[in-house]
Amino acid sequence: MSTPNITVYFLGASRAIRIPWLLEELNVPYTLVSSPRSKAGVAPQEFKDKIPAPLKKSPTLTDGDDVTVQESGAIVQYLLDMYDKDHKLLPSAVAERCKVYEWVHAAEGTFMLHALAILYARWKIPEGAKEYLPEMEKNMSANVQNDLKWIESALKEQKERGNEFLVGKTLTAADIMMGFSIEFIFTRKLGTQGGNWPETEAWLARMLERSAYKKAVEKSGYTLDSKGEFRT
Ligand SMILES: N[C@@H](CCC(=O)N[C@@H](CS)C(=O)NCC(=O)O)C(=O)O
Repeated sequence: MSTPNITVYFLGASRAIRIPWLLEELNVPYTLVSSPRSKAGVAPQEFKDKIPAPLKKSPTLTDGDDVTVQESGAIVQYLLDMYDKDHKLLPSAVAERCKVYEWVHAAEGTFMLHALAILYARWKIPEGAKEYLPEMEKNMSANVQNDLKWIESALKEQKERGNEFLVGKTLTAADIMMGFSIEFIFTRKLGTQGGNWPETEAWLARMLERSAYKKAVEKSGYTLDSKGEFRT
């Protein structure tokens, strides 16, 4: 394993929590450059100015002078490549590894995509169109409900095999990437109305109890309070 020299650019109340959580699980040291959100719920400009990547989004990770990575999924894959030589969070068997990759990409590309569509509609709908919001939200919920059906059935299947995680018997990067997406969807009630996902709720509760997760929360000051704003 090469020697890590990792900095994580961390905006409070954000999906960036996945990165310190994963680093804590791997026991890899890191430095946080963090900032709370502004009153308007966005990243303060002084914080954005420090992020050494074009999108100026959180998370961004640097490792030494040569590596700068943005996008949670890419950061996770980089850290697994570099610092998970023992396959603690990424199974070595190809079929299982592909399942982990599926969840790593679905976390942003499917779950967050569908959930954020609803949140953006809530924020951006013009005053004169507000009466249409409930119907719009109901229509857009179909995507989220379908996504939640997927994770619920995957967890049920794992449970039937005596497993507590999304892929197999131990925690993987799938749980870490999906943990935030599900916490976000449940906390903000994005498309969840009328549904019931007991396995997913129980799995999330287990994830949030992990000591590595709690350490990451303590160090970063992360909180996703249900009344708080979350603007991307
Ligand atoms: N798909 C990207 C999304 C990154 C993103 O939108 N980050 C948000 C925080 S959750 C951000 O930096 N927002 C601050 C802003 O633009 O003001 C990822 O997974 O990293």
